[in-house]
Amino acid sequence: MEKYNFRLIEKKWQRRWEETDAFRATEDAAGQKYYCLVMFPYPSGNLHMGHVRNYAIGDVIARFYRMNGYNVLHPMGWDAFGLPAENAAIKNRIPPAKWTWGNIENMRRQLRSLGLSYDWSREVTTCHPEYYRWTQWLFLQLYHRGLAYRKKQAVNWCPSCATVLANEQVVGGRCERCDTEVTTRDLEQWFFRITDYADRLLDDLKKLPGWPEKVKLMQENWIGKSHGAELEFLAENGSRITVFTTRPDTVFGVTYLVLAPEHPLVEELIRGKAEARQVMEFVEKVRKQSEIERASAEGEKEGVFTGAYAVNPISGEKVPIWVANYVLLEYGTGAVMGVPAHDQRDLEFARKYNLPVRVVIQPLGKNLDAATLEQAYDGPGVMVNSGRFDGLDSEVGRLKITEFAEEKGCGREKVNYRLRDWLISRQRYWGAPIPIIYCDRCGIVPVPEEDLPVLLPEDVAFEPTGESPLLKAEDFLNTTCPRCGASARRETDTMDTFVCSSWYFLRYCSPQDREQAFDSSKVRYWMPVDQYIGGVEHAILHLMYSRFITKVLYDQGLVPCDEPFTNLLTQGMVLKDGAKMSKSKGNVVSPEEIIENYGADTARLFILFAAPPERDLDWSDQGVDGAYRFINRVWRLVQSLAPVIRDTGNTPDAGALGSQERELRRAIHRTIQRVTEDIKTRFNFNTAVSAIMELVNALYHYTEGTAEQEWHRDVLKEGISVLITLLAPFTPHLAEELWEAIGGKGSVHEQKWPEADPEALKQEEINIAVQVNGRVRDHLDVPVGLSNRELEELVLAQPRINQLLQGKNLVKVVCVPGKLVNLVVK
Ligand code: ANZ
Ligand code: ZN
Repeated sequence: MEKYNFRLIEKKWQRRWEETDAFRATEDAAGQKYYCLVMFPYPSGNLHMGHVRNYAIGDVIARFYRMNGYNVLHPMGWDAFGLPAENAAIKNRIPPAKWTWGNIENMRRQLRSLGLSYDWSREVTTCHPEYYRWTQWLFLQLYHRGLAYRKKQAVNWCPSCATVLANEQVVGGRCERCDTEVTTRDLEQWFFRITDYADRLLDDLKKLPGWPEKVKLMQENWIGKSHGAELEFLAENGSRITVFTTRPDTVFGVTYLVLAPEHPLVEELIRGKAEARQVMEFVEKVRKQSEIERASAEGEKEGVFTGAYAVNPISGEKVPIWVANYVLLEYGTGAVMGVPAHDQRDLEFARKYNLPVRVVIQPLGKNLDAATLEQAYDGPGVMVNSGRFDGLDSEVGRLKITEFAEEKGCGREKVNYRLRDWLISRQRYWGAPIPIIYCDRCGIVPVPEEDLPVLLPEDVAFEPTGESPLLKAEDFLNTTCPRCGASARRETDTMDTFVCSSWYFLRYCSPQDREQAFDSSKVRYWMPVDQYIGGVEHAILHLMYSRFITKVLYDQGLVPCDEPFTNLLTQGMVLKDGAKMSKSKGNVVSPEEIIENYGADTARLFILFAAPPERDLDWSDQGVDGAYRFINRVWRLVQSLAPVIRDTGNTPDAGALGSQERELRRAIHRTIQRVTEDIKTRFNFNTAVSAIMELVNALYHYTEGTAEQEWHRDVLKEGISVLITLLAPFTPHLAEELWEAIGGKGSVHEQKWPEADPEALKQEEINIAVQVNGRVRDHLDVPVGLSNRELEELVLAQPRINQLLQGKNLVKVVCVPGKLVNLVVK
């Protein structure tokens, strides 16, 4: 028998699939479409095991649906813009384009070696001008709809490198490159108005029963809708300080106000005050803290008194105004009413700076004491110390106070979102240039669509400072105004790479279209994506942005659906010795090495078998060995039977079968049923693979327990054919090779997925006698093959038999399988 030579086999079939264009997808109105999408990779250089897992899962689903008669679109591409290419350019003096395209070349080869069933003719690469031209087009669509705008916003700034830093480049408040302390700088930047869609992004989560609950919850929290009120406090200098609160019912408990240090009113409030200097120093200090630090519950709460006071619009009380790090400018109004008794952060702050604490909500049956309060009470209760609102239930009180404020003209009901507009400007080179021109006469002028793409110049010099080379690329920078023809300047910011990936699934529908971003009729055919598979690290941003862009295009009538992804599967991580595989931990297993030593089919089988897709997977060398041994076991079984079954028919005549054969057929069809259900309803590939393993055992059991002359070839052929077709999505090369070996017609991936035959599934029954003390008292039909224990249980569960035993004492049960059960009683 030939040995299992995965190197030859895998190469052979990969070449064959390529030559026959085996996985090419075309729109076909007659076929039911199935769009199976995996998250496209960033071309970092090499595939890692996380990729392999993601793409193996996607490939099983694509192959399964194809064999089930669906017209499957399964594309692949590259999320190719981004910072690592620029860092490599600075470090190794390789142009980002060259670095990126080289990596793509390598990773495409690695993907091909995994035998993934992609339609490579649809490959997209976001850094290709024919792609980013349409990313720029997308920007213009948003611009023309008033959904792209410019606003000043602070960025991280390294004074020594004189450059903007991404958050990842700030390590412990210092520049990653030169270790200088990072400051912030206000720059005009571009934003997408995603907040206009906050409510729809939230409400439409209900339309997605096929998404994991935890992902929907993360999106919900990210949008962070809260109901409350805005209240206006009048400062002594006449400024109005508007606060946002979710608890207007606690307004009598306000003992101070807090502004974010960057709040525009701070300057006016401290003018001429003795505290001014101290406040300014504090503001400078806080500017250096990251937002995450400031917003965290555990973070140290710090602040200073401004010297100014404001009047509570509801109680008339005068309270001091502070600035503090825990109040963020970007949330709500950037100002907070401090209610220490009922808000934990306020309580910590008040205790630290000796500000008064006043209880205004008493929980039922309790009596909180402000002096000893250690934990703020943020639940509902009865209003106290609240003037004419005393005695009201706090839930009622919040409405009453809001109404009262509205009548007095010093407040209103307000819904607030945590979601902010999407900052898409990057002061970086390796991205899609924002298609905007600045003209002294005409102001901001969008590049006309017919002038796209705004090409990224490739012959640029990288300064070690990390400053974007676009700032010095004169040919790029200097242009003429499309409106008036005067000389003008180009925008030098490029787009966040999340913009590129927010629409790539649309481009796959017509990837070579040179006239438009996507062909609406093709998009109408393929969209929405039926199954999206990727890492949970994209649960918030990428998925939220893709949903947003889809809704914008839907509103324009360009796409047929307002949600892009019907079903979502988030696969778990690949761990080694319980820890995430990472270069820094030195525990990386390279896919290439595994493929080299065991073959792609073994790698795939191991990964799919080791854990259900959503769980983390522990890499194990023994597990890989086990998968390899199983494949060899299948190989030997099929190779040894191939000569026997090559020329036989395929559908056994059920009537003419002996009991061994009937048992084997039951195992075959039971496996079809289990594997189909496991894949279709739960994506439980691990249990599907175990079912296939059991079938292999049953086939060995049959051939080893029966003399060769007595083998029922039709049944064996059926069993082996089913085995190979069920394996096809998991180990596609092996399946093709074995399919060929048994004389199967065409390619195994073109076979129809087998269907379980209900007749074959029927458990055979046999009639047995039931005796009591040796006398036959009843007869019973029972399934064949029950163990004595199962038989005993079944018999004793019959009401008729129980009647016979009434008042008697059962001492012993004697089973003669297939014949009788004797109940010995006293
Ligand atoms: C007074 C109060 C009393 C509050 C009370 C809460 C409990 P969510 O639910 O997340 O929307 N807040 C408002 N703006 C803020 C900002 N820019 N930075 C930090 N905190 C801010 O939270 C809204 C609550 O967070 C608001 O309600 C405000 O504190 C605080 F018993 O006002 B509350
Ligand atoms: Zn002009």
